[in-house]
Parts: sequence; C-alpha cells; structure tokens
Amino acid sequence: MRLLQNSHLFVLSLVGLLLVGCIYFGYTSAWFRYAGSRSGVADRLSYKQPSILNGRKDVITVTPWLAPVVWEGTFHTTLIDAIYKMQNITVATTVFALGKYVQFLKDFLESAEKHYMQGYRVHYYIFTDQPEAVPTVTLGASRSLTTLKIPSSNRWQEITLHRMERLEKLIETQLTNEVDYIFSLDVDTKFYGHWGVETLGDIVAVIHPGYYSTPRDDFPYERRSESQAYIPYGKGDFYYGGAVIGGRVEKVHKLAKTCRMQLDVDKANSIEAAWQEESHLNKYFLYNKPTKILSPEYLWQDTKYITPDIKIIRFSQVIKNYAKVRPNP
Ligand code: UD2
Repeated sequence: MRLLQNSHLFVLSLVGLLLVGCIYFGYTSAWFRYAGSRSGVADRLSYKQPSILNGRKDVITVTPWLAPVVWEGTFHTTLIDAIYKMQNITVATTVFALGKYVQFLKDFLESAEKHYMQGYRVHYYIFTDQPEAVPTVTLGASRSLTTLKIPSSNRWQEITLHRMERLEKLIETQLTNEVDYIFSLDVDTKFYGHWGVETLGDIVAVIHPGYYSTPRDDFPYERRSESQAYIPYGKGDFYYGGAVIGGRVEKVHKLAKTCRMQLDVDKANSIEAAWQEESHLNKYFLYNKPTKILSPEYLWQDTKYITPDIKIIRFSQVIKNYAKVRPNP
C-alpha cells in the first residue's frame, strides 16, 4: 500500500515537472519569437542614427499636448514601413462624389494608386448618386473598391453635412472588426507625393492650408453661441480642414457620431454652422485633441503659393469652378 502511494507520488511529480517544463519552454520560445520579430526591424535595416538635437527648426513638430505634427524630415519611411508591415493592417478610405463631383474621381483614384498607402491593404468606399459614372481604375494588389449608392441633394451644404452620418453608419454596419484604420477624404483632390503609414494614429486631423499662420481669433470657427459648433474668441489650437479625417476605426466612429448628434441639434434649432461639418469637426478637436496632426503637406490647394516651409505637396485640392460644379451658389 505504502509502495503504491510512493509510486503514485513519483508519477505525479514527473507529470508535474513535465507540465512546468512545457509551460516554461513554451513561454521562452514565444518570448524569443517576439524578441526576434522586434529586433528583426533593426537587424534588417540600416538607417541614419536619429538625432535628439537636430531636426526641423522652422516648424513645430509636436503640439503642446505632445501629438506629433507630420512634416517632411520628421520620419523615416522605410523604418515606419518595416514596423507597420508586421501588423497586416487594412485602411478603409471613404470619398463622396455626388452630382458633378463624380468628375474628380478619376484623378483622385489614379493618383491614390500611385502615392496613397502603397503596399497596404486599402478598401475604397465611394458614396455616389451615379454608380455608373465611377471610373474603372486599375487597382493594385490587396486594394478594392465598393460603390455605395446614396441620393444627392440640390444644396452642396447638405452633401457635406451628411458625410458624418454616412461615416458613422458605414463604420457601424460594415467596418467594425473588419478594418483597422479609416480616412475620409475630399474628392476634389489629387495626390502628388507619398502618403503612407506615417499618417496613422488614434485620431488624426489635418491643418487647413488656408489658416496655418493665422491668429486663432481670425479662424473661421462658428462664433454664434446658439450653434453646437460654437467656439468663443480666445479659444482654439489650430484650424483643421474637413477634407481629411482619419484614425482608428472606433475613434473615427466616436468623432462622426458626436458631430452627427451636434449637427442634429443644430438642425432642430434651424442653425447651420459657418462651415458645416468642418465647424463641428473643429469644435470636436478642441475638446478631444487629435493624437496626430498632418501638416499642410497633406492638404494643400493647387491655387496656393508654396512657402519655403512646405518641402513637398502630398495631397492637394484641385482648381475647380465652384459655380459650375456645385448644385447651388
Ligand atoms: C471645405 C472643406 C470640406 C468641407 C467643406 C464644408 C477643405 C479643403 N475643404 O471645402 O472638406 O468641410 O468646406 O463646407 O478642408 N461634395 C460632392 N458634391 C457636391 C458638393 C460636395 O460630392 O456637390 C463632396 C465632395 O466629396 C467634396 C466635399 O463634399 O470634396 C466637400 O465639398 P467642397 O469641396 O465643395 O467644399 P469646400 O471646397 O468648401
């Protein structure tokens, strides 16, 4: 009996030891795999040593709340790519082309296929009232396009106002758990230079090219206190453009939902903010600071004179005849 108990004990200890061993080796090999993949980037690449002392001196590269401001000369494309490539991400990209704005789609898509998120999985969502007018553009590998038919409006303001609601619903119905990041972009635009994963962040805003050296009291914020987009004089960080909104899909959903709710309140009170959804976006970003800011390199205007601080134009609003393309003045 005693012998039997001892042999039982011996077998149990052996099994126990085996289990501990398995767990230990499992963990260590997993750690080595992790460490290997982490050091892999540094091992495979040779890149210039970053300097803590030298950098762009002509512009700010970090906000007072410590969000990076992305300018040429502040990031290393190959290094950032090596990090993001390991993450196997998908970037949804929404664009609205209603009424005569369908004419901008060809240049937008063709230039995006040259410069935008090259080497990454991109899914374009085109909201339009004329699916048959969406041009056939050859897309790169891992890139796809879905056309979503929606009604147009005889007021351009209504079209831009409703983008938040459409964005909110698209994320809820199709994108949650499907994509990692999303960008909502204006269609009357063209890519001229590299736009890659350096633009990704939790919640991303772009500096409007028309106001990057303007004092805050001259920003075209909504100044009527009756509107939910109201920002009083003396407040505000930057003036952000409505043409680019980006970030992690759940963060952009929160932004779109909040702005849509504020827009609903304004509508019920018969007030339309000075710059429609752009005014609400600026209000949102005042109280929910963007975690990354894109410099005006990422939103320029073809009509604008280029100043020395702009080293590259990556994305720009094309010249358009407002009277000819919009449904109303
Ligand atoms: C500014 C903003 C824009 C938006 C708007 C709000 C920039 C550079 N632009 O541009 O993002 O916040 O003010 O009023 O920050 N659209 C159509 N069909 C139309 C009219 C508009 O599809 O008939 C769509 C299209 O995607 C276009 C976008 O709405 O790119 C913005 O309209 P816009 O470019 O006419 O507005 P704009 O130039 O005043």
